[in-house]
Amino acid sequence: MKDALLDSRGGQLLVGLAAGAAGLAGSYAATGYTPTFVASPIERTLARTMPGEIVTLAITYLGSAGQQLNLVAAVGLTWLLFAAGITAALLGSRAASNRLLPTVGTAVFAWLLTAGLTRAPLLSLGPVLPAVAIVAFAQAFDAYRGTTDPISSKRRRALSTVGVALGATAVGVGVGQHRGSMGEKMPPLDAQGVDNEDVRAKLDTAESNSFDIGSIEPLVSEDFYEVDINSIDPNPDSDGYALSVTGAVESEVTFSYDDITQMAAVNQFSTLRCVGDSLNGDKMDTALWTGVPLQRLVEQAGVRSDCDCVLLKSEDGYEVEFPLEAFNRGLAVYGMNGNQLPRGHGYPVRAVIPGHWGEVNTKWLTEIELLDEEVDGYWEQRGWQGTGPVKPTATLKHDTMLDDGQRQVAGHAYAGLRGVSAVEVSTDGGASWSEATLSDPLPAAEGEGPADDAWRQWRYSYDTPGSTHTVVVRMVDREGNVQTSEETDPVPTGPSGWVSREFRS
Ligand SMILES: Nc1nc2c(c(=O)[nH]1)N[C@H]1C(S)=C(S)[C@@H](COP(=O)(O)O)O[C@H]1N2
Ligand SMILES: [Mo]
Repeated sequence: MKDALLDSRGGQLLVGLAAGAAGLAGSYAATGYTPTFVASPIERTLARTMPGEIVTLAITYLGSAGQQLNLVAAVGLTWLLFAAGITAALLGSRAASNRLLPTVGTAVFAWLLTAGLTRAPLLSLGPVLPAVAIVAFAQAFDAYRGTTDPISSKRRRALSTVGVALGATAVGVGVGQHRGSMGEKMPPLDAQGVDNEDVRAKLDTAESNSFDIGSIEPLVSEDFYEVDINSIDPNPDSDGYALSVTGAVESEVTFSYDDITQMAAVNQFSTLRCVGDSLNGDKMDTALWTGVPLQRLVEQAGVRSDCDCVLLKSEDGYEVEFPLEAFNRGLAVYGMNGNQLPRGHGYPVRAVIPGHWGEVNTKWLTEIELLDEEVDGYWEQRGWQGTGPVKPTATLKHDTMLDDGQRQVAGHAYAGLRGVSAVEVSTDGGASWSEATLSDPLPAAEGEGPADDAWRQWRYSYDTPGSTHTVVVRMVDREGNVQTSEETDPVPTGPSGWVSREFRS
């Protein structure tokens, strides 16, 4: 049989690449966007070993697209691994004149590679069938050409093989996305015996206290930002969930999901803001969190830490170390806005630590280790200093011309536990200042009064001068301190400075 696709090196490589793509798609179809997807372990290794400077550059200039780059690289690498193994099977079969080697070799290799990487033997069958199908298809096509089809060219066979592989890939991606949990609606918490009335009342207050301004987030964010060190989130199950308290304690204790959800719950508004946010950025949001005080969990173990510091660890390998004083104000959270905590925000259980930068709010929390000596967490090893209290900020997110001819500007203000007592607006580049209207505060977790650690909305209307002018915004905390005007980069301690915007008229 002359002119067979699988006789040439190029043809073998092409079929290897096509079958590799089908294998990747098959894995995705079986697992969706979870850690058992074959590219996930490689993506994690990349996230862990990537030099800090590159991670920081990617976050600063690409935002969350930086994380996606890791995934693209990991998928590319996995594809090449699949293709290399399958091509080797094709080469070997020619050398040994063995007609079974390509399909059997592909099956064994695809399974070994996937199971070796993901340690999920059953789900690793996902890539086997699609990859083998492509190889068998190429073989069958060669055989067909050898007997009956004098016109079919090698190029046409190559194109068909690639076409079938693309089809298989599309089907795999479609099925995988269908199975994925992104955008999933979470079940409400009442099933777990949480006081739904308190949750409902607090969410109602949040709604009625929010300004009716379309283009800024209400007091409870509709679209909560996400920052993850990996692009594929862990997918732990609440049934097997265990949270252990270890290290400098009298005796280690472990809590199951039920242990935690059966304790008396606290419903608390807290704002989270990433230390890598920009000035007037979008990595700041607020939710009503349901959970139990972390202090109650560690009490049962008996704390005796020399440094009064604690290390939180999680399912995705993330770690962060910070003072016990902050930890003791925090919650082990399993509910968000009256529903089960979504996977992307740390299901089954995450930490929410009032007043500190977002990074201490460890998701997929698995271990609380009391320490005797301070250590560096994931971000600190990469040059950030994001475990401390947040810096005050006032954003400017909205401007519109009102019916009466005035311009309305609006945004949010947040200063962690320092609280927001006023937002001041200048319409002449900072020469003179007026006070903005603040939204009524969100309610405290217990009793009367405002929430300790939640943002407020502000709005301000003014007669425009009709010529170019600059609007500047700044906030004042509960002790009367005016937010600093000094502008700093997010790296390493978070952004500071006044937000301003120029208007032409
Ligand atoms: N396990 C784990 N926890 C984590 C992270 C992470 O990557 N893994 N990211 C941290 C960072 S940097 C921030 S800003 C917040 C963001 O929380 P969110 O994604 O729920 O908004 O989670 C923190 N907790
Ligand atoms: Mo963050």
